[in-house]
Amino acid sequence: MRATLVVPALNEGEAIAHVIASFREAADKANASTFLPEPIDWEILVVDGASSDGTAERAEAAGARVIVERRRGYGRAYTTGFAAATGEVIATADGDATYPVEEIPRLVDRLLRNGLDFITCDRMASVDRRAMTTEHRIGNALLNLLVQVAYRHLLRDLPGEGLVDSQSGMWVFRRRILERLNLTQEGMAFSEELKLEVLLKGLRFEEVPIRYSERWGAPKLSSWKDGSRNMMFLIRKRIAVGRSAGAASSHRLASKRARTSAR
Ligand SMILES: Nc1nc2c(ncn2[C@@H]2O[C@H](COP(=O)(O)OP(=O)(O)O)[C@@H](O)[C@H]2O)c(=O)[nH]1
Ligand SMILES: [Mg+2]
Repeated sequence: MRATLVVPALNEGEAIAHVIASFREAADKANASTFLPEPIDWEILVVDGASSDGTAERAEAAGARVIVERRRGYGRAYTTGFAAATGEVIATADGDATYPVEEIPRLVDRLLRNGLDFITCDRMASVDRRAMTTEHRIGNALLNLLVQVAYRHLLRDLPGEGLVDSQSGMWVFRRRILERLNLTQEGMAFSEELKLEVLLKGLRFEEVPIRYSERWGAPKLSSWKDGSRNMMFLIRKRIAVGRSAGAASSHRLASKRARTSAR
């Protein structure tokens, strides 16, 4: 089987080679054990935002395929990366060494064994104290609370704790589900949009706890600006979801009436 690790990277020259090497080592180990006799053929795809610090060159030297996406945005980078990925399974992580990429083979095994469509990782159970600023922590807590309240109808029947970490950026999923998802967000709201779309489409979803470490290099996220945009997106999407549910039920009602009057 072929799989692709997609890593968006904007000036992550400090960490990118480390991320690729850590992943490669774990993937090779799993291929010699867990995945025998059918090792996974991994493609490592870095979506570089035209970085000025040598990110692309370092990623290539570490063995990744690099594509350059000059248009700004975390969601934009992922949309371009997903379209270019050749794997049946796609995994993701930041290029800043925060996510434990060495866990990805285990997550792929879990996806395949349990017949899941989508796994997302929960950072909240095990966050390094230095990994999130106070603003970042408050922002995450507020966004997660809003998701819990506004989307509880989607979360009710999920296994385990449901969706604890709406903002996490490490996912493992089957590429074919992308055709069914309506993904519109070019910025940081892409992360929450992706998870909500998976739930709205009724796909087989699981959230798995992971460690989350302090980032290498400078953050690209602005806690207040991105946080408030993400919050507005959650509200706008909730209104749209309510409207389309309303439209679907009035359509059902209208066709039922038409059938009854035709009798
Ligand atoms: N290609 C590309 N990557 C980006 C862009 N913005 C952020 N990233 C990358 O997306 C990942 C997430 O950004 P980060 O600053 O770590 O956000 P946080 O993890 O939410 O704090 C990192 O690997 C960034 O380098 C962008 O405009 N283009
Ligand atoms: Mg990050």
